Amino acid sequence: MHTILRSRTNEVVIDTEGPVVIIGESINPTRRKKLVETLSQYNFDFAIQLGKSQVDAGADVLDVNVGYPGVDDVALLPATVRAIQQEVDVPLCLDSPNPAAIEAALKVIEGKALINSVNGEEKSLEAVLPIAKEYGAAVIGLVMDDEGITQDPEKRLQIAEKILNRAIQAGISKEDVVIDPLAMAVSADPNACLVTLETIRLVHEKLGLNITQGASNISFGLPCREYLNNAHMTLSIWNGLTCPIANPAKITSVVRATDLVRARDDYAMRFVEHCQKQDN
Ligand code: THG
Repeated sequence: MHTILRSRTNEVVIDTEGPVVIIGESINPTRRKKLVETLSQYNFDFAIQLGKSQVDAGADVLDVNVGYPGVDDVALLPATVRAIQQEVDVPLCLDSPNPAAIEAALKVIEGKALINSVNGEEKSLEAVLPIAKEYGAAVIGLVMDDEGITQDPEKRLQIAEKILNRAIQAGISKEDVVIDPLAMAVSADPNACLVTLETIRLVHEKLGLNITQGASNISFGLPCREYLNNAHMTLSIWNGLTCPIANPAKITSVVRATDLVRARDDYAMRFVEHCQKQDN
């Protein structure tokens, strides 16, 4: 399964049989006061800097989230996208719960973006899928619905199937649906990671779709988060994760190592190149 994303001149293929694609998470105001301050003045220098440093650290795609209290995201998301795509030539992942903000950003985007996200709620399916079709974007489907979030992996798979079927009905091709199995904090629920891992395995096996996840969610509230994130990342990739949303400065090493171990990095080219960059 190939999900193709594009920037102005660059193409990224998320391939279920290929190496892992990293979606950089850092253009996100959560706990980044400086990003809120600069974005609210429509100053994009810091956002661009975060974009460039993530690409240097191994990001193939950049998640762009401008959500903070009181934001006019219908104006700010397209303005941010416009500024970033002028300076950083990688595809973008438009991260907003507001379909109007997503649509405004799609109007200015060059290439083919990834919408983050739709979910199984009727309201979300009806609002987001027509937009994805109209602008030719790919879309992330979160496996939750009008009944909330289930802890049963089989039920999460059913929601993924429903999102896929509704997308196909809306005229979107199967390749352009990427599933998010919902990664949640293991500090709050000892089964959280297992449920996610099993959902990944089922979606991979039964639907064959590309799969993303917010890779640092699982370690909220715990020390030594990197160890946990790395363990979960390796197991997730083994089960079928293909395009995590993560901090590339921290995750690229384990991603490159896992690709090599799985024979998805011929002659260890990408692993060695990454290590040389790290100077070790
Ligand atoms: N699924 C989908 N989209 C998502 C998420 C998801 N978008 C938002 C979020 N979850 C993923 N993005 C972030 C962005 C920033 C942070 C966490 C997730 C963050 N990180 C800590 C920080 O910067 O202090 C620590 C990160 C680290 O460096 O390890 O704030 O689940 N579809």
